[in-house]
Amino acid sequence: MLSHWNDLLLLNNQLTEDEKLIQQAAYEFAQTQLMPGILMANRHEKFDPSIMLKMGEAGLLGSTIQGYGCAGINYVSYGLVAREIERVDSGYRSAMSVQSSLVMHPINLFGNEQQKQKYLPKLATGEWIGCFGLTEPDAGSDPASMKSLAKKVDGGYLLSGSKMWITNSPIADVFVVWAKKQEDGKIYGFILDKGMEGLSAPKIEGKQSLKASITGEIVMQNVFVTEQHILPKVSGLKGPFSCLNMARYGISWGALGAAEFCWHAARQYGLDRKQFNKPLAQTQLFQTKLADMQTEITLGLQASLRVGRLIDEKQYDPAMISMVKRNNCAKSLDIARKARDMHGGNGISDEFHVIRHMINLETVNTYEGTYDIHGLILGRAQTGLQAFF
Ligand code: TGC
Ligand code: FAD
Repeated sequence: MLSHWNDLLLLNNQLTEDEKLIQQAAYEFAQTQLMPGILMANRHEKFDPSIMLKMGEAGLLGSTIQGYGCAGINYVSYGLVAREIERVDSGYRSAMSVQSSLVMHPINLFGNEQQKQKYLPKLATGEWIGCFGLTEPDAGSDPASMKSLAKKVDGGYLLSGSKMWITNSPIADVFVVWAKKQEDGKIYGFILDKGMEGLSAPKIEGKQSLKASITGEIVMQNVFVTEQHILPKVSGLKGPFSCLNMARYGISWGALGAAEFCWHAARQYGLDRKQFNKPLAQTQLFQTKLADMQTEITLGLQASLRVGRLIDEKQYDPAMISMVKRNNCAKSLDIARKARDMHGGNGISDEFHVIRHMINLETVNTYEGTYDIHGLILGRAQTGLQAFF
């Protein structure tokens, strides 16, 4: 048996010593702090907020930011961390990516110094939990059609509207919400604090995917905010999309972490289980399925590594990120479905974990831009023709 069957193109050799150490630390964190509790958390739909404190202590929140108590690692390392966290559960990677890429990143990039000093250190430790409100009940793939509105009043703005499918909103202390100013019709980012009058965040019940993550709405009924709650350095959709670039990039690694778990589990299951007097792994059908998994994961990781290097070199384009988000999520979902099948009846039980990954990846393939939306982004990038509407 080849000793590096699980890293055929020697990705590990393409990492710096620092990147290897960060990945190893994230692996150990995920396996010791997250893996032991995931089965029950998922079964009973529980997200324990102390997980954010643990992630903060491990330096995993806002990790690419320099200063404000953040680790200041590069984007390749951020991707490697996402892969290790999602090897356990997509919901935990979600919690980390929302806090890091969708809450801390916009505050760092578009906020003033006072906002950065106020929010970033407590978000970095996990003492405060953040959420990101872009999607609305009638505006998902098309956020430009959002209805959330900021009306100018004496001393500030009154925010009204509702956001849907918001990771962490029911337990959030800090809400980065995108709304249109009535004055100019442009989209701005607003930072809201838990407890503001007129602000609520009811939990969405009945979710059958990403059950170890908490998801809710954000309801704003004339929430009063001052100028100090507006992100001053951006207007228009490029504000939220700049955050999505980073989160989508992390997802491209994370989804493959979940897929790797499923691949390794299917391989081990096939080696251990005998039918017709031989291991399942000794059948041709089993082996070609494992080969397909190995191929897609290995190629996908190389692609994400390349995009990570380009981000670190400040040479990236959003289309690259659409390509790896779209392809790696779809391939990971397919791998998880195959792994579920290869586990037979046991694949139906949550104790073998593959069905949980499979169902989670349905969400991962949908949020942050669906498979088809990223296809249209790539189509537009190569034809110059938009086919959204
Ligand atoms: P479009 O005309 O394409 O662009 C409007 C303005 O935005 C700029 N822009 C970008 N800037 C930076 N990065 C990008 N990726 C950008 N894409 C566009 C663009 O240059 C333009 O700027 P300006 O200055 O000219 O105004 O806008 P459109 O309305 O035609 O957009 C179409 C489309 C489909 C690409 C876009 O709306 C889209 O990506 N839709 C998908 C929506 C989405 O991804 N939602 C995610 C919600 S958040 C979430 O899911 C979190 S899950 C968290 C978790 O738990 O992990
Ligand atoms: P729709 O936009 O209604 O799409 C439905 C279907 O139509 C999809 O298959 C789509 O690909 C297709 N479609 C849409 N437009 C076109 C077109 N022009 N051409 C062809 N096909 C098209 N959002 C946030 O803002 N913050 C969060 O933290 C967040 N967390 C989430 C957590 C979970 C668990 C889930 C499920 C979602 C979350 N989302 C979040 C929302 C997510 O980003 C949206 O669900 C996603 O962008 C799709 O929007 P939609 O659900 O409105 O689907």
